[in-house]
Amino acid sequence: MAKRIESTPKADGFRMPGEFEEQKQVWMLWPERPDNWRNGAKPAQKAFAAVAKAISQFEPVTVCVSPAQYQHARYELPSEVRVVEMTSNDAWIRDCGPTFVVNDKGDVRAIDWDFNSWGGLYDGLYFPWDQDDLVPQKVCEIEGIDTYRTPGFVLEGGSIHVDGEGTLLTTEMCLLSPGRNPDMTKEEIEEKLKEYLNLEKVIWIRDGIDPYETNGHIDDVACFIRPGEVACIWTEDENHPFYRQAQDAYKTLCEATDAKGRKLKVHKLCLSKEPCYLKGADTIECIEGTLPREEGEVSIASYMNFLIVNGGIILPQYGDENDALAIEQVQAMFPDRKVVGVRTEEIAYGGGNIHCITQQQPRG
Ligand code: KQY
Repeated sequence: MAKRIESTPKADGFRMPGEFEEQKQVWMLWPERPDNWRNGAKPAQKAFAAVAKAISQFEPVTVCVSPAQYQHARYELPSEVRVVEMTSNDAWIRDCGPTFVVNDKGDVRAIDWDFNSWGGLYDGLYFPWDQDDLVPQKVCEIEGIDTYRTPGFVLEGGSIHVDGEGTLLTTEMCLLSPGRNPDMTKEEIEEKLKEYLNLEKVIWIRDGIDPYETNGHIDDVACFIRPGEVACIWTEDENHPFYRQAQDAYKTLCEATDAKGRKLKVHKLCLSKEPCYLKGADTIECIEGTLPREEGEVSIASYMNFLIVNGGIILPQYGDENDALAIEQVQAMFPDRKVVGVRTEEIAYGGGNIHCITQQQPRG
């Protein structure tokens, strides 16, 4: 049985590894809620299946599915993908799932943060979120992994990126948002992150690009590609909706040093030429408690929301003029990994992308 541990990862010599470190498998949840996904989630399910298939070329994938969708998901997913029954409120395991930590002996543990649907009753995206909040416990029971809890401290995995060597990237827009930990100061939040993820330095970028959904998760803006090197969204088109945020993040990263005192090497990653506009909003059910969606609203379509896997990169593609450029730029950042593009507009319409719907478990 997976145990609850009362100390902290730092006290026990555990740290969060970089995503580029060796992984055991990737976890996903299966989308189905008709008030978030258009057309009863059927197109999104095809996109999730394509993402799972792409990852499974490189390493094992487990997809967690509600009892109602179990047989359908089993049919849609390739046989090499493991399908297990699990209830959740939606399909964003990056955010509601466990954050894994490792020690030098190769042991793996997990942090089970409080999850409140990106802002709780202040500006959260749906209610309730109780089943999402149980996902880390269920994943860790399946894997026999002991967990740390952070009662009263809210965090989503998409709001952080680490280099595995003591540095974390995040945004003020998200971590200081009133719906997360309103009674904590920026310094107290930093201390909590340092204690649980075993860090010495937090690099704060001011804004993310989706103030109304995740309150600006870092995983649409920047990430570590290896220690000392980051990728950052970039556009020179002043009319692009994310121009200011991209310029601002790039400048912050160029001026930053990491926990080891290194000046960061910053790689530019293009944005899509055309914003991705939501189509078919009339097929998304409106219900009280869920943020309503409007036809033509800008969906957050960032190439940055890729997933690093063993030997590969799974990169969003939108049918945009810049798709090929994004593949080229990411391939140049990761010469030893194969970049696989997957069309993911359907995931963007739901509010996220490949990184948001996956959670890597380190090999340890
Ligand atoms: O990490 C994410 N991008 C999750 C967004 C949730 C959107 C729900 N509509």
